[in-house]
Amino acid sequence: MRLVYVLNGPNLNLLGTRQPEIYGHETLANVERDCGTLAGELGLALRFHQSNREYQPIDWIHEARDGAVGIVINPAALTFTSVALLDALSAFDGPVIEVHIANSHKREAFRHHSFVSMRADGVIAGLGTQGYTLALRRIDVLTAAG
Ligand code: CA2
Repeated sequence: MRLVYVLNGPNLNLLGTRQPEIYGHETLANVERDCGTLAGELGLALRFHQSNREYQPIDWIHEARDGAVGIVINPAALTFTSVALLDALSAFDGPVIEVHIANSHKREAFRHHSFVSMRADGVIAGLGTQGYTLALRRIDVLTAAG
């Protein structure tokens, strides 16, 4: 089975508990459930992770190098700060789709430049938590056999 990592950066564990006007009402558990359901339909195996530790997504990306076909990542605030995250993603060979729940370009100027976008094969922003399942569908298309 094709293995896909879905990675979430700092504070995304708070999804659905605060700032619903920006991030909506869905919790990260809901997102994991929806991704799991779709992955089953598409024949993908998932590793779904979130951490508030800035180094942790880097370690997961290194792990993904050993057998994963693609990565969906919402790097949260690391998007705008982490060259280390960009370097880790650049060492991964498969497709990378960057997801943001809110549209960063409607927000403060510091959210307008993403280091991760310099490596991502696609970027989804402002489509709410639906962005995650759309990203999985894209990974499916990009990694389908034949
Ligand atoms: O829109 C997104 O998905 C973001 O990646 C979320 C990040 C933010 O820094 C990016 O600019 C855009 C913030 C994640 C924190 O999520 C919270 C959710 C609910 C309550 C508080 C924080």
